[in-house]
Amino acid sequence: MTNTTRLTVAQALVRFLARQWTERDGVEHRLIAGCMGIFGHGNVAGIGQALAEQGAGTRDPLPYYPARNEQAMVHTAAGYARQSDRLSTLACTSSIGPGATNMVTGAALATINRLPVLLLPGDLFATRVASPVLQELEDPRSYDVSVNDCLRPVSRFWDRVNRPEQLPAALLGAMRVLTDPAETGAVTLALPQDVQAEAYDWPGELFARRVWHVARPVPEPAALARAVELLRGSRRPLIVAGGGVRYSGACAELARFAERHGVPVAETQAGKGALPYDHPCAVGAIGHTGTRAADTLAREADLVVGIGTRFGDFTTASRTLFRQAGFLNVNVAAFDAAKHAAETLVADAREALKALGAAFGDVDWRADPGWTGRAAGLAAAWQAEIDRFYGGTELTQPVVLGVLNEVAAGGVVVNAAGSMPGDLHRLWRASDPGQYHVEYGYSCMGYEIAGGLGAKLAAPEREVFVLVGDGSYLMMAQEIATAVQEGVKLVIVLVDNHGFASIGALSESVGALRLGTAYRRRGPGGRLDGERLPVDLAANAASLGADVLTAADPRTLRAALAKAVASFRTTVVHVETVPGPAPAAEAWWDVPVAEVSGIAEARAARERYDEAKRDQRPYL
Ligand SMILES: Cc1ncc(C[n+]2csc(CCOP(=O)(O)OP(=O)(O)O)c2C)c(N)n1
Ligand SMILES: [Mg+2]
Repeated sequence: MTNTTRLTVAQALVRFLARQWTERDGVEHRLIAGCMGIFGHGNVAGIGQALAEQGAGTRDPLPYYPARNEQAMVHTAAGYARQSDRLSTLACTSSIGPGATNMVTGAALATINRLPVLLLPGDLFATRVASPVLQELEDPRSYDVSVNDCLRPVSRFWDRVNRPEQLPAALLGAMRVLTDPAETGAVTLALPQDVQAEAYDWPGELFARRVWHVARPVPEPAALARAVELLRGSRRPLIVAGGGVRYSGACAELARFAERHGVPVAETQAGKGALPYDHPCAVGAIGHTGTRAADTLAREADLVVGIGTRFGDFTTASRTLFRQAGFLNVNVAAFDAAKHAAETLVADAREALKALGAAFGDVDWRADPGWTGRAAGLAAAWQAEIDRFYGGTELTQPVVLGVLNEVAAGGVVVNAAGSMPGDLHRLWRASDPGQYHVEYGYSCMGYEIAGGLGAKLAAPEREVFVLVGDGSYLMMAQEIATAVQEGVKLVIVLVDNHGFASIGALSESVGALRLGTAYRRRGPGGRLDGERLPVDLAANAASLGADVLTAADPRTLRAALAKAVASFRTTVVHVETVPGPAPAAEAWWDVPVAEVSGIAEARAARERYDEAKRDQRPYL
């Protein structure tokens, strides 16, 4: 063979990854912009050596970012991918064993949110000569199983490179899935530690600059005709905009379609900001964490037009929200389009909206003017509600959000779990979807700081505000050290309410008596009702290298945030919130309640549950 280069598998992999690009609408991006990692014996001599051979700086072909926890580094990659509209992501290298299994949660998060991340766990020796190696599972039924098999169900592509010859096909398969808008998610290449270090003569073409064209599939003509028919028969249509609107860059096309046809637009968590909050067709958040405006319309709509949404149970209020509607689903993934026995347009969101516009031609179809007007009235009433919640004088959580929303204009808010996603979904005023980064596919405590780091690495020009509860902070705060290491500035608003406010409230509503949801010492009676835990999160944040400010009321919060914005350093603003008025759920969420119980509250909760469950529909 002519024109070959002798490199190890790991060196070839690193060289290949640095030469992959995506292209969409004529704009190119690095597909793999860098590599996060933590080294152990399963990757240090392979990928570690290959990364070191490049140099050691951020200008390396594949820059290396050491992280503190493997789960967190996958969150960082997912945050990066989301903020890059899925056109660019990071690779993650781990050792074998615990380093690899730590990535399982991050992988699930990426796959559920349809976000590309490339995982490179080390694996057992392909030769098995030294088995069992440190951290080997040893499955007595098969020597072919390793802990990396845990990554199979959470990956959209999974392969183990047992021989150098297998690498090129594995790489091409991995890149294809990462850049396919319908299939994307976590992609895993398990790399036996001996194979990583093995040399091979690679064909030169493997390292050619390669551009992956990110597809914008157009709808099938017959499906388009059926969609137009369905829309023309509708008097009370409602669009449900999901993350697909954002990833496809379909916001302007969506606004045009909604305006022309008088269709109200409601938003899922991933779709929030698809229309600016003050757009005449915007009716805000939908579902269990929805606004009165969107949820009222959802109950009355005769046609739901889902665009780029996976219809999670929060969106459908566990299939109780839509009562009179059929579904028309626009989605690049046939799997999501087909949900709820919908009429489907399997296509890119922007292309589908354009095609619908063209297919209507001169046909003047508009929603019932009464419907459009009612939607605008309900939306305006909700905006007044937001003003009311934002305007309090005490530091309740909605007031914190109000102050932050004012300061954060143009910046990005990052959040994932607790009581904040609901309040944010209902109250946050976003002008574009890039400003709203709430991971609510996996709602994973611990995503916030790590994911925010990814968002900031992807969009350094934007101020990134990480909103994190005390529970989530305690679960995964260590990536503050990574942000400090990289000189990447985050503004972290740490909302401290001394426990799990969200699960506390949920616990009470299902008759579980708030068990274990407040941070308290075990008391003399053996119960968790002792004094508050003496946990000092502000001191903890300072110990990781962040500047720390505290706020005690709306005025000092505003001042602290202004100071954090003006600073070049990662700053944690520690806020102790007080309980107070917060928007209530307008729609149900199915959390099953004990059918028999000695606790009176549980019995009462079960009665309410049985009552609510009657509204659940199969959507067939
Ligand atoms: C990794 C993980 N474990 C458990 C949960 C379930 N859960 C959802 S919210 C929550 C409590 C969050 O507490 P905190 O961050 O303080 O937010 P708060 O509810 O107080 O607003 C828990 C335990 C989760 N979402 N993610
Ligand atoms: Mg809390």
